[in-house]
Amino acid sequence: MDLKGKKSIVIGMGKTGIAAAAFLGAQGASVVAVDEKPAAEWGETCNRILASPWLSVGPYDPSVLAGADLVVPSPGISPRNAILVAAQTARIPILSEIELAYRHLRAPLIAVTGTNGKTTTTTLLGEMLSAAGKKVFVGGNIGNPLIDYANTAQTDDFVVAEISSFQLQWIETFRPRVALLLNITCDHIDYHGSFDEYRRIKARVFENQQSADWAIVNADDEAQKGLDEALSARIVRFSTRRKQTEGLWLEDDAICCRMQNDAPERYPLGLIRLPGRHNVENVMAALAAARCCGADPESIAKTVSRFRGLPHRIEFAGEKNAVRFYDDSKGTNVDAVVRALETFDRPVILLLGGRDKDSDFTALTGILEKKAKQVILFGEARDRIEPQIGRGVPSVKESTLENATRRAYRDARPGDVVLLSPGCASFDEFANYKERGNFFKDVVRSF
Ligand code: UMA
Repeated sequence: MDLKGKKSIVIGMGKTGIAAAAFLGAQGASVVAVDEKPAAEWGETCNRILASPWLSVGPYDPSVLAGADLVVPSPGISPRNAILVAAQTARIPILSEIELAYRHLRAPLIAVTGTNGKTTTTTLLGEMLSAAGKKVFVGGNIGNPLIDYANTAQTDDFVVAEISSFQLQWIETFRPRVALLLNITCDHIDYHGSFDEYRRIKARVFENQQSADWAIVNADDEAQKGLDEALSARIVRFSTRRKQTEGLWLEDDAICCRMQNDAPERYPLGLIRLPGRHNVENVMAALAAARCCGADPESIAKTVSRFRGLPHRIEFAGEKNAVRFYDDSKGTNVDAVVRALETFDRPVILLLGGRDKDSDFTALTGILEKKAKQVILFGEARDRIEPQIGRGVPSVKESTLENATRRAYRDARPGDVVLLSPGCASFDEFANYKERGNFFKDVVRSF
């Protein structure tokens, strides 16, 4: 894509906007950067591009579109943003940063999407491919914008990208050689408007694939039913519930993997160090993708047995007076809370709350009755969640995460688990889920 001389509007000067602007500038485009915050607050990482001759700061309203050839919105910009709506009306092309990156990427792209498990699966897959001797770049929603690899990754390398629904919103030709859709459950309704729209956008990861590509889908996921009829790629299904003739399934305490007409391979479940059935699914999906990319079974098995998981995902955060604390700050939607609760066989005091995303917390009532002895609601969403979780389990409200954590420790008895799995975004109190998880661990350490 020739960007020379193109007037490009970049919306949002966070990680994505800065990387996209730098790329566009390097390609000879003129960039107008806009953000709801004034430029003085864009932060230090912005300074290196703010002084560039090809960059100017524009107004945060549709007038910025005068003469524009292209708009690149950051993932966090809502589709209802006034500049984006005006750009659509004026038929100015809108490309997400991953679309821009794809158009300039030389290396084959492996895209991992789904509501939950993306970061774990992306990281594990990257490690499997590295162990098999391949040069791998891991990026995307995981934290490093894909566009940064557009000029570095070579044709023999692999780019493994965690992809969010926000990033898929504005793709056109984005075509992963291997696309993984782990699961689709309710999330980001405030952004997409409805579950159907969220599901439609998630499925776009397969939209441009062709017969030589691979689509890895979850055969157990109700929300993916019927989706594979529309796919052009070769399909690999994984299931923890039903035997498959091809693909991946569980048998005799092992993951069986059969790709097309090959003999089945067995990977003992005992290799997996991560808790819960959801992590078996993540391992299956990563394993399938690694095999599609030519990684050998020995390297894959070795990687699985070494992989200890990531911070803030049901991470053990300490023990005090026989009360065990777990940080699942990355559990930012209802399904993630269910998955976290399912992994415990001790009474759980659940810390739930933060900034709401219009989620449906009524889905928690059954699992709370089975697993929780108390729920402590905190943050902005506490009053909205309270009536939704019913009265099957006692609940109390605290204003902040700190108060909620201290209350949990006071109320806990030896043998209990205190689980932070908030089911909400962190932005009412923290910059992101990592800051929230680290804060929780600091409070636990202070006991
Ligand atoms: N901004 C506006 N107008 C708005 C909203 C934001 O101008 O309406 C500005 C903010 O003032 C800020 C900038 O936009 O300066 C932030 O942009 P952004 O929210 O898109 O964040 P980035 O820093 O670019 O980070 C994004 C992803 N963030 C989101 O999707 C919200 C990061 O995923 C990702 O790691 C990064 O790109 C690199 O690819 C985070 C995330 O929460 C981890 N993702 C969601 C999730 O995992 O559930 C999808």
